[in-house]
Parts: sequence; C-alpha cells; structure tokens
Amino acid sequence: MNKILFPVNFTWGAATAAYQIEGAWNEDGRGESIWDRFCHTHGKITNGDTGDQACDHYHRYPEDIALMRQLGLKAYRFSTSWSRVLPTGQGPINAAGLAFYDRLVDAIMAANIEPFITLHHWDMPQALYDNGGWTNRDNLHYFADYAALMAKTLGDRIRHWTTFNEPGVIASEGYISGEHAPGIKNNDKLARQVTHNLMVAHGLATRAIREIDTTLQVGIVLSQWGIDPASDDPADITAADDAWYSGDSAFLHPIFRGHYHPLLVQAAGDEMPQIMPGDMALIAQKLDFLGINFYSRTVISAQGKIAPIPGSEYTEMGWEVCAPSFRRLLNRFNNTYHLPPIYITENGAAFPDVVSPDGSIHDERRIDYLRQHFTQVRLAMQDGVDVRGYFVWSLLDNFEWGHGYSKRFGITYVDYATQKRIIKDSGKWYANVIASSQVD
Ligand code: IFM
Repeated sequence: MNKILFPVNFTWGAATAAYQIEGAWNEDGRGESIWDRFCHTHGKITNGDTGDQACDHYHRYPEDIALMRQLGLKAYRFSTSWSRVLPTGQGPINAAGLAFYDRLVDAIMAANIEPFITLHHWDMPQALYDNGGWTNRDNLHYFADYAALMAKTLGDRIRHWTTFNEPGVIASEGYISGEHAPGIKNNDKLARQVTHNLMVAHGLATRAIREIDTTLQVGIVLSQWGIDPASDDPADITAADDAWYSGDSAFLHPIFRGHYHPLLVQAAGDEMPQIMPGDMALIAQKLDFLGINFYSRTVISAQGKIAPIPGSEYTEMGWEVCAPSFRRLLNRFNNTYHLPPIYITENGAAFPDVVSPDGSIHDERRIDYLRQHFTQVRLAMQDGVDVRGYFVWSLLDNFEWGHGYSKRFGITYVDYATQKRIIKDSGKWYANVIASSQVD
C-alpha cells in the first residue's frame, strides 16, 4: 500500500460554525440573527428545521472538546456569533455571550488544541439587517468594531483570525437563489454590492484587528470550486478560463490584485457595485493567510456548463466528487497570484449515514472522499503550493442551512433526539492520519 507523508508540523483540524452547532438561540442575552428569523419563517428550511437547539454545543462544549482530543485534533476552527456578543450588532455588549467564548477558548487551549476563529459565518444580527444589512456602510464599521472587541478579548490566546467565511455564498445564496438568509431572490445588482461591501468590511476588520495587535495573523476564507474545461479543445479551455475570471475571481482578484478583473467588469455591465474612494486599498491589504474551502467543481465547455458528468460519483448534496480538480485549482491560484500561506479551512462530504446494529457508522465513502482530497492537496504541496493545514468539515453532523438536519457532513454522528455523539469510522480513520502524519 502506498503511503503519502505529510510534514509532522502540519495543522490537522476540524471546523464548525456557531449557528450550525451552538443552539441556545435565545439564551443568556443572545440577540436575534438573520438565520433565526429565516428559520422561524414558514417554508424556508427542509422539514421546518431550525438552529434553535442544533448540537446544543453551547451547553455541551466540554464533551465536544473531549471528542476533539479523542480525534487528536491539533487545531479547531469555529465561528463566534456576533449577536451573542452584541445582541443588536453594535452598542451594549452582552457580557454572558462574550464570557461563553472566553470559556470555550480556554477549554480548547487546555486540551492542547489551537483555536482558529472566524468572526462571521453568515449570522448577521437581525437589527443590523433591519437598518440596511450589508448595503448600509455604517454596518461595515460595526463589523470592524465587533472584530476589535473580539481581538481585545481573545487576541491573547488566538493567533489565527478569519474575518468572513465564504462571503460569496452570503451574496449568491442570500440575494440571488434566496435559499439562505435573508432570502432575497434574483437581485444580481444587490448581490454585487453586497459582495463588494463584504470585502470592504473585511478590510476594515483586518485593520481593526491589527490595531489591537500587529502580531495576530489575519485572513479570509473563500469557497472555491474547481472550474475545469470539458476537454483539451482550446475553445473549452478559454470558456473555462473566462467563466472563472468573469465570476469566481470576484474575491481573489480584488484582494490580491487590488481591482476587479476586466472580464468581471464586462460581465457585470451596469450592475457593477458602487466603489468608494479608498475601498480597493482596504480590500487589498496584505493577508497573513488564505483559507480555501473546497468541495467540488464545475465543468465548462464552449457551449456552457456540463452536468452531470457521466461516470462520476456525487455526494448527497449533488456535488461531483473530483479530487484532482482540487490540485489543479490550488496550482492555478498559486500561479496567478502572489499568495500567503494557505489553509484548507473546509473540505468534506455529506453521505447518507446509518448507525449499524453494532452501534458504529461505517462511512467508507467519506473516508474515500477524504483520502482522495488529502492526497491531491499533498501533491499540490509537492508542486509548490504552500499549504499549512487542513480542517475537515465537519467535526459534528450539524444544521446544514437550507437543508436543515437532512445532510450529514460530520466525522462524528449526532443523534439529534438524544444529542449523543458517535465518532464515525471516518473520524477514527482521520485520527490515525493525524497521529501518523500519513495517508494510506
Ligand atoms: O455547511 C457549510 C458551511 O457552513 C460552509 N461551507 C460549506 C458547508 C457545506 O455546505
């Protein structure tokens, strides 16, 4: 059997997000977020599910940290809920909310695990949405104030700071498909303005965090799907390149080049966002790391998108499994931009898991998915891409947004009726990868 070796100091971890696991949606002074409002609106989420209780991590975090220890995680990526700390997004601090994150971080560190914080994983305070959401520029400054507060409180213990998780998904699912909060449909122009403003908020928060402590490592996490041409035909290759630059470059290009790619500007036409003086410089501030979330790819021919791909495997989300596309994407970014160190901040798969009569979850397909993706990332590292760590999505089965609890991404199974956790076979397999720094 071939073995793929990883560097011994590689940061192996797992990731979660506040709204997806915490529950306790209205406890200890937490304010309402747009996801609370969205889930409490009839017909928005599969089976009428909500994050009201989720994995009850707010109360069970000591048990979850014990799980992390069992898995041997070196790092844990989590997000903080803005409305737990600042119930209306600005103004009075909710001391109990801040104290929760203080205890959580202490407990993570006591377990010898490195915390990686994400300040915003989609759960904007409802009060800020009501005053204009991401289109009111005051709110971008409130986000920076929240970032500064968190850095003041936790910056003595947390080194890696992420401003936003997948801002592109906030814009596309929240303002075009409407499948995510706030549930607006088909408003491309608004989505482009939100995209731009999220990057400005990222820039303001980056500056605010560095004003607290210049040694903190600040980054952003982007969701990036591979874009592969359907064949070697130059027309297909050009179509795939054009698709990437006119759409998917929306964050990387401004952040690493300081301007929107001309093909994107052309595609946007009169829907280009309003850009204020100084915005692009804020957006293009030097980053200490880049987080990449990878799940799948899109295949493009000169005639357009091709799906499904005959012979390919698909996950329960309907996403094609194609690990080699991950290596291609990492190389493409590395060859196009001058990148800081990269962390794979999410990668994983939803498959229909069942608890066997022996009480185990034999999730071979997830093991296979992870094995293939770990291998391709290692190959990309050998190609010269500077990848420092890898966070599996997710530590626990959790609330999968519009799909509610119907999709399970965890390496730990959660029985939502009892809140019992069972480490799946993939979790046991991952523990071996971490302990041995190698993949079979
Ligand atoms: O569950 C989500 C996560 O919140 C953001 N990235 C993709 C995951 C799977 O859909």
